[in-house]
Amino acid sequence: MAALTQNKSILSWIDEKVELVKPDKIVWIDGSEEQIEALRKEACSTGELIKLNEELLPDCYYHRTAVNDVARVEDRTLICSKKEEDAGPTNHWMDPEKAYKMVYDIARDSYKGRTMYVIPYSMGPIGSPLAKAGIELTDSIYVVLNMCIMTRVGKKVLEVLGDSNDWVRGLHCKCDIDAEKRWICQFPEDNTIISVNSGYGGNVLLGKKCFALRIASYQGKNEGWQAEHMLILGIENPKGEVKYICAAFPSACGKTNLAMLIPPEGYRKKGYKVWCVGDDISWIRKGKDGRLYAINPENGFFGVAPGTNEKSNPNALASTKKGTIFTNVARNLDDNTVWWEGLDKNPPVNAEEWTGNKVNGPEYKAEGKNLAHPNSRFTAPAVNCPCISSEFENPEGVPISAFVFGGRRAKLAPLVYQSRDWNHGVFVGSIMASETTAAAAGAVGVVRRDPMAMLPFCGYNMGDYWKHWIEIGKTLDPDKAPKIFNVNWFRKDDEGNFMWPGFGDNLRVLEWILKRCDGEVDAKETAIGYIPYAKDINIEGLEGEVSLESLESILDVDKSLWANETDGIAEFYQKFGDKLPKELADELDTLKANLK
Ligand code: OXD
Ligand code: MN
Repeated sequence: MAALTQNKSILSWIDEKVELVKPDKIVWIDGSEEQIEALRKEACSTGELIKLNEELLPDCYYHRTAVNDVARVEDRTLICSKKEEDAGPTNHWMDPEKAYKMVYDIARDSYKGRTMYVIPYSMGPIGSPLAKAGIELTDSIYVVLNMCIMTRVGKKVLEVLGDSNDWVRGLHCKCDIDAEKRWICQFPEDNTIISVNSGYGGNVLLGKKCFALRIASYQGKNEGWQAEHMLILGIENPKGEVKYICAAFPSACGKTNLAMLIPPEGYRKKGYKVWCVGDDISWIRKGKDGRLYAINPENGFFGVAPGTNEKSNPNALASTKKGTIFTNVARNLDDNTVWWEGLDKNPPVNAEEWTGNKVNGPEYKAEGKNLAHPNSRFTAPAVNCPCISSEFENPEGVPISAFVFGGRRAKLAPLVYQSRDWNHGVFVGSIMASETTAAAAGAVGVVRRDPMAMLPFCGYNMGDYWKHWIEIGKTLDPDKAPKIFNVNWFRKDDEGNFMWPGFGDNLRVLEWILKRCDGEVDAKETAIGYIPYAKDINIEGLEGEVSLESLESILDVDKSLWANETDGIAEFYQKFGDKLPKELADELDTLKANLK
């Protein structure tokens, strides 16, 4: 098949990779519906995909990965910079020469008997000044079809790119899905990603975590912008004004739910609306007016299915009703639809669990087993989302009023607090941490530090990344810089009950945040930052759930717990040696002094 571009840097790179992996055939993905439809049919004919009920789930498909290949593999995800210290203490590092040799040896001849699909894609609206192009080579139709949902794919990307060499190289080889030879290598200095022996989304949809976070964070450092693991949402007030917030949370903190939040009834009646610009990643750059603007580089949602339901996230559920690929959920064999834990209380009787065994759903559940894999996913087009923002395609992005960091802390962090200034805000992001839940393997309640929710996604030394945040702050007029906050939806009382209802009611906290951004409300200065006066958080409609008194206790700052926390922070910071920005060491000293 003829190449879709004359770009020499692309053609010579593809020639090299063809020589390495030896495909039988090369197919360029032009992004046309006819081509995509032909690929779906082909994948169905081989069993790679199963077509779901056309009436109930139009244009939806089902896919199962290998049972040993169901999640990202952090210990096999490498940052291959020339110098080890450029990857830093929180990444797994390998010398690039050694890494290339290792993955090339694994990839060699691995496309024999297979087709090489060449996917030209754009992260961000095609032609946006904030967007960037990539080429992914893959031997998986599943990857092609997912990329066609998650990114903008096709000829247009190549037209806009022209002869430029500014594009990210991505080679994905399924090989034998051998977990012992699975590697996800990022070469930030070469704009290159190589992924071998996996077919799971996070490891193989190279535009997402590998490019839009790991490679892009490094590009952002060099080019003066930021790639962050942040959702973007717009809050429209009854006057029709929309303000935007970017928020970062570690996994299992309800990020997708917050991105698609439904306002509480009282707010809806008054005319409040929430618009989703993105649920996972933000690319952020200073605009002409001196404010920071963010785009969502993605074009779809790769969401965790279990727990998604009419109540927790009706917008996400609605997004999956057409044009969606489901991976590792359970199937209802009676009506050829899908099911997962937490969808409803009626597991299908005639079910196929995620590895493909036919089971009786209720009986299987009674044995304490899951029908869907806990990390089963939907890949849904963003346009399906009922609350997708009208600015989703805006090439300039949306202006950001606030950055919000968060984590799951049963006792420590108050419901919300505001940093004193930008550098203190960077400190607040750098000390982000979450307590592990029963959903993940390992001990429950252990604190995992996850600065800016970027722990597995920062493509360079985290100390340099913090420095970059501080440098960005220096370029911003303090009046125009987003204000920085921390939230904790997960405070528990002494009986272990959650003290805040969460979900849509989180809008009450976001409302306070926006009021602070507009200077409309006072706050109490404490050792850790500004805390709301309880009266300033609207709890109308929460009678019986949250009283002024309980609100006060969710807002309190326990100095002795925080003093313990500073020990944990100091220990964590120590890993970074002289890469720790002085500004952050100073902030830690200030916090310690404030707690005395
Ligand atoms: C994701 C993640 O899948 O952060 O988005 O792990
Ligand atoms: Mn994520």
